[in-house]
Amino acid sequence: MAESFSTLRINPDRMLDSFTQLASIAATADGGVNRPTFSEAHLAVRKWFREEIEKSGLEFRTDGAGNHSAFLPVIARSLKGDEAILNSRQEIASGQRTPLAMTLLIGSHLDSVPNGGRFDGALGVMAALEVLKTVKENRINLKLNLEAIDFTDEEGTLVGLLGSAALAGHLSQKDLTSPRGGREHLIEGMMRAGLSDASMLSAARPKDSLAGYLELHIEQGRRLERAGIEIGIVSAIVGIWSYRLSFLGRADHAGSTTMDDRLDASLGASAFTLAAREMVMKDFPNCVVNVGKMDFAPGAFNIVPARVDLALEFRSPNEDEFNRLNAALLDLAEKEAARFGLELKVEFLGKHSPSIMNENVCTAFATACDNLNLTHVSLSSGAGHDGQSLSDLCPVGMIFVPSVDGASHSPREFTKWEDCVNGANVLLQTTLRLAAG
Ligand code: HGY
Ligand code: MN
Ligand code: MN
Repeated sequence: MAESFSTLRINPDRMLDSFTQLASIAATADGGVNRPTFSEAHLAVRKWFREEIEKSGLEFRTDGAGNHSAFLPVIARSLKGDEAILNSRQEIASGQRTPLAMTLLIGSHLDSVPNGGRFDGALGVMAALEVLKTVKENRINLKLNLEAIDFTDEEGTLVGLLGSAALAGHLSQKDLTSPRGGREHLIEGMMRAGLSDASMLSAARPKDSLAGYLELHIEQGRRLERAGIEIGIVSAIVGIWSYRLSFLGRADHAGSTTMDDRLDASLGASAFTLAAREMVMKDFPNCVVNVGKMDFAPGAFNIVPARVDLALEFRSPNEDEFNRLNAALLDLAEKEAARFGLELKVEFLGKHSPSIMNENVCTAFATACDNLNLTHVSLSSGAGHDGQSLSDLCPVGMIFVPSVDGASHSPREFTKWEDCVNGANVLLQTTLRLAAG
């Protein structure tokens, strides 16, 4: 079946039109986007996405986690015997008379980091939607339902991989009680989106309803560009652990307190940040550590800082290494706090395990690249992605397209449109290969 469609391609102008409209929603002056989860801008882009889905004659679906999808049911025909595999409950509950089939998820995320780039996540969702439009207009009869999905809060401005974790049934109340973006922000955001803890926890799909998950994403690094290679086939995705560290000193007058009489919280926070970078570069060469935010309190020119809250995140491709890195970083924080006479408060804010991509899906991607005469290479992902929430549930695979100058999580983020189209065609051809059975 897939052979007969090997010449099929997406409609690049139609995808460019959707991508451009999407990028214009909450665009920033310097060419980026600002759409943190459940912000007014993010809700606006989801409203646009739903209209786009319904305009194209695809079925719109959403769930208790706010995931938004375009759904293309397998064309009704009798499936007999063991071919028929139970659909997800909501398909049966909604009276779907679609024959019993599993669903191949294709997608990414429409939320962005604050002042991020217009390709991160957005390209994957637009390409997924374009794949469904292309399959639908060519009336291709597949063995699987297709679903183009925009996962809630991939970026973690609230929780991180929230929608995919909920869909996979991995989300717990604990994840919602002390999320890295703060409980208050999460509650406010869910209220704006008409969601709740209970609805989030209700979003789990039946384990046997998903046939697989495919994602196209920008590389967000320089390897493909430097090597002059068109497609990256992702072998594994890093794990990510998050903490809030609070260095606690004493507020004092910044003028009349002698330097040796201060309990200055900023000294512990700064010394830790520098020392953590040194230690990871020396002792954990395939890991990274990041302090993305420091909040000073009371926060005035003329007060010695009493408290500094520090947003700490570290990543490793290797589960065992995390425990060593975790212990080393927390010991270091204790040491630097003690050095300046400070107290240290440690709040664990969640973790995502590293995950290996499915071999069969990687092979299907490589075959599609070869048929499209596109060069490809296997590489690991230093960025987290929704696929790591799903990899224990169903076969997961990802492809990357080159990022110009490796820029991402910044308005400088850019990928050439030709590379975007290449990625979308690999996604289409791989979808056909896997869904045609
Ligand atoms: O942070 C990440 O790795 C991803 O962009 N959410
Ligand atoms: Mn992303
Ligand atoms: Mn990102």
